[in-house]
Amino acid sequence: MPLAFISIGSNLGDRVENCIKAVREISSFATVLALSSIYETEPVGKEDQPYFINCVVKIETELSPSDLLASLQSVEDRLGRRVEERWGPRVIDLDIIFYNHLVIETEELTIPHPRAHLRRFVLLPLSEIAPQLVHPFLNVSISKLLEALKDKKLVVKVGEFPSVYSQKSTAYPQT
Ligand code: A4P
Ligand code: MG
Repeated sequence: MPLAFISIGSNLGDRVENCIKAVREISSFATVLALSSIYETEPVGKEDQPYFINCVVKIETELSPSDLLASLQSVEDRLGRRVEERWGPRVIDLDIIFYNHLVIETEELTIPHPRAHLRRFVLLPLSEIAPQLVHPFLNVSISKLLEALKDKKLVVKVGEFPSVYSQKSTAYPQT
């Protein structure tokens, strides 16, 4: 079954709770195989906005890339994401970083995520759960990308998901 890595970010409201809720929702249509720690991160792109909480989740899913995107967008809607400014503050942002070894570029979807390899807030959590994963067209592992990274923005580990979320199981608590 296809494997995918999803980057989760939030910088509005209860940021950790928003990420936990997103993982719970994702587990309703995919099997969560691994979760990174939870990080607090300095904003990239638009800098005058609150710090983010970021993490990365590894999933197994039967969904095609475009169906996965649609499912993630409906999670964003359910968690209350409004149409917001590009790179601006958001309740939740769910990006597909990798989907197997696929390279896709359509109007709605670019995989690998075009900026993932440039961002510490993606690479550091990802390196915890997939250090040897090789970027499909850069042909460099996540740990090497992290070593060579120019992005010096702060990315600080602030916690872990409750252990129930890091087990290979589809039986996630629903409350
Ligand atoms: N889209 C294309 N490819 C993908 C993909 N691989 N995964 C399209 C998800 N979506 C993808 O996304 C806009 C459109 O991108 C979608 O409709 C989808 O068809 P969006 O999430 O609505 O908009 P956005 O997130 O504002 O834009 P974008 O370009 O995705 O922004 P980024 O690159 O995700 O940056 N700083 C910190 N510290 N932490 C963060 O999490 N996030 C951002 C957002 C900026 N700075 C940040 C963080
Ligand atoms: Mg996005």
